[in-house]
Amino acid sequence: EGVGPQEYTLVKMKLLEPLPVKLRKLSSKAIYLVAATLRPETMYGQTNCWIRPDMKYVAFETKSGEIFISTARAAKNMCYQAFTNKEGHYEVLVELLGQDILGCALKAPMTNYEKIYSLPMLTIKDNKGTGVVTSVPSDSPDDYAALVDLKKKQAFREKYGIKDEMVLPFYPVPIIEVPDFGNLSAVAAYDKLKIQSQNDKDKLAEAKEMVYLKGFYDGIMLVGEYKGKKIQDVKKLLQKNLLDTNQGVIYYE
Ligand code: A2H
Repeated sequence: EGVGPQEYTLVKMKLLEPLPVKLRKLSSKAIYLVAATLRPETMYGQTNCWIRPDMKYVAFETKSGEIFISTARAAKNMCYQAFTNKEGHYEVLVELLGQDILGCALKAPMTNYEKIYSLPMLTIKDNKGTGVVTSVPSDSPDDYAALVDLKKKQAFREKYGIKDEMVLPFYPVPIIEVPDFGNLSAVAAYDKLKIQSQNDKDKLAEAKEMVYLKGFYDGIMLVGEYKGKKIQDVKKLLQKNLLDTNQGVIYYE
């Protein structure tokens, strides 16, 4: 890890009806799962959101009257970054366990899937980002591995009350061409290394190394406003687009 603060883009994933029971009392407000990403240019490829079933989350109100859901750790950081009305303070409106917010229908920015779902990922870390991760299986080996796990294992879906229609209709979307890896670079790396599951830690680390640098320096956008342009030239522009349309916000830790 570097010495300076890490900048993330928080992507606002709006909860749609029906709200999970624990959040119904907040139904008069817009409620968002806020996912921390380093790759705002990949949001065209979102297929779902990841939540860790056994981790604690909180719902709190921002100064614009929206409800954000993240770990308490991230909420604390956000309240020191002027997200809330009172500097250094946030009020926990609802305490949640990840499993309380699984299987929720969401509207996410940029993706062509009209509605996506919050699904279980067991490898989410509690000491990084917001504990909410947006899933881009075309370009993230971790996301692809976790999605394949859910697709392959009906028992895994059932354990967390995930219905087939929340998982099976969703496929990686070609959004970036990476030289030598094609237009689904995470899938290519997963296949090449014969990764078996989201717990295949060493191989997943290797897969990430294989595709990331190349993706960043030589990747070309295949979709959207900056189609045909290099990733390194459009990353900031697409981040700005999210911020300007109030679909994203910058967060540091
Ligand atoms: B990235 P860094 Cl397409 N636990 O977003 C595990 N992973 C987390 C996390 C947590 N608590 N919080 C965020 N992340 C993920 C997109 C993406 C990401 C793509 C490709 C690579 C990639 C879509 N998922 O990350 O350790 C988020 O996934 C490569 C590491 O702070 C976030 O960006 O560097 C990234 O890890 C942050 O990881």
